[in-house]
Amino acid sequence: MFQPKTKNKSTKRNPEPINVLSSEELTRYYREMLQIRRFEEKAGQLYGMGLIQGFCHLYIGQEAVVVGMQAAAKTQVDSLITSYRDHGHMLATGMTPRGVMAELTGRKGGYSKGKGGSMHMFSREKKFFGGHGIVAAQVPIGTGLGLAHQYNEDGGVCMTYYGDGAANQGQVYESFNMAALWKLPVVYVIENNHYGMGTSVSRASATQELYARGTGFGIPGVRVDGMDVVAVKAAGEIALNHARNGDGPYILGMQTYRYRGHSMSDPAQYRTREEVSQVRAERDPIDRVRQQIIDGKHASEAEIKNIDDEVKAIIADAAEFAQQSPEPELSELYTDVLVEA
Ligand SMILES: Cc1ncc(C[n+]2csc(CCOP(=O)(O)OP(=O)(O)O)c2C)c(N)n1
Ligand SMILES: [Mg+2]
Repeated sequence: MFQPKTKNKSTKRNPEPINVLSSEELTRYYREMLQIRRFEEKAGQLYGMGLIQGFCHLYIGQEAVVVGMQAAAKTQVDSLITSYRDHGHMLATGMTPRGVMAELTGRKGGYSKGKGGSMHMFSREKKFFGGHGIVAAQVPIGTGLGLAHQYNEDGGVCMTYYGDGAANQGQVYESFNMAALWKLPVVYVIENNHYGMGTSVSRASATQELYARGTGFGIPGVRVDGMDVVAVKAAGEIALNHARNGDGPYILGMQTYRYRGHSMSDPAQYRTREEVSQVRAERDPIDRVRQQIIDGKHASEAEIKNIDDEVKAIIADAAEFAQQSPEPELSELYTDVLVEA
C-alpha cells in the first residue's frame, strides 16, 4: 500500500506531518466527491426513464481519484484528458452540472449543444480535453498535450487518465517512450477499478502492478490507494512536481473500484454482489472522508447535512435544466463538424 511521504522539517519541534489537511480542504473534497456521486446517480435514473440514451458509463466509486488529483493540480495551467467514463472529471474541473447533464440528455444547453453525448464533451476553458470512446486513444493525445505544455512553456502538466484494460494497449507504450525521451510533463493516472468491460484485471493482465510498466522506459511509478482522497492528493503532488520540474513523466497506479456496471447495459456476471457490497461497506471514499471530518471535528453532523442538501439541490436543478432545455434544431446537424483553422 502506498504511504504518502511527509517532509518533517524538524521532527522535534513539529511532530505534525505537513500534509495534514485543513477543515476547509476536507469538507471541500467531501462536497466535490458527493456532487459527482449524486450527479451519476441522477444520470442513472434519467437513463432508466429513457431521457438519456446511448453510451453512458458511470464513475460511482472512483470519485476520490479525480477529486484528489485536481486538489493536487495547478488548475490554472494543468490539463486533463480521459476515457468515456468522464462525467466525474468534467465536474471536478468545475464544468457545470447543468451543462454536463444537458449534454447527456442531448439538449441545446449541453457542452456540445446536445450533439456529443456522454463521451464527447470538452472545455478549453477548464482544460478538459475529453471524453474518448476508443480504449487508450486518449493516452497519445494526452502525451501530445504534454508536448504542447513543454513547447509553449506554460508551466502546465497533462494528467492523462486511463483504465486497467487500456493499460494493455500498445499505444500506451509508444507514448511512454516518447514522453520519457523528451521528458514531457505528463502524469499518467491509471484508474485500476479492477475490471474492463467484463473481465477482471487478474484474468486480463499478465502483471497487475500496472504502475510499474514504465520501468523499461525509466518512468517512475507508484501504487496509490485511490479510495483515499488524501493519499491521492499526496501522491498527485509528488508526481506533478516531478513532471513540472522537467524530470519527465510519472505513473500513478490508482487502486479503485467501480460500483455500477461497465455501462448501462451490463449483466455483471463477472463478479458477485457480495464483492461490490463489501467494497462499498469497507472502502467507500465518501464515507471515509465523512468519517475523517467527524472524527477530527472538522465539521458537525449538521454542517455535513447542509452540504448534502446543497449538493442535492444543485443536482435536482441540473436534471430540471437538462429536461427543459430544447433539443438542437435540425439545422445544427452540420455545424461544428469541422473547424477550419
Ligand atoms: C480499441 C477499443 N477496443 C475495445 C473497445 C470496447 N471497450 C470499451 S470499454 C472497454 C474496457 C476498458 O476497460 P478499462 O480500460 O479498465 O476502463 P473502465 O471501463 O474500467 O473505466 C472495452 C474493451 C473500445 N471502445 N475500443
Ligand atoms: Mg477498468
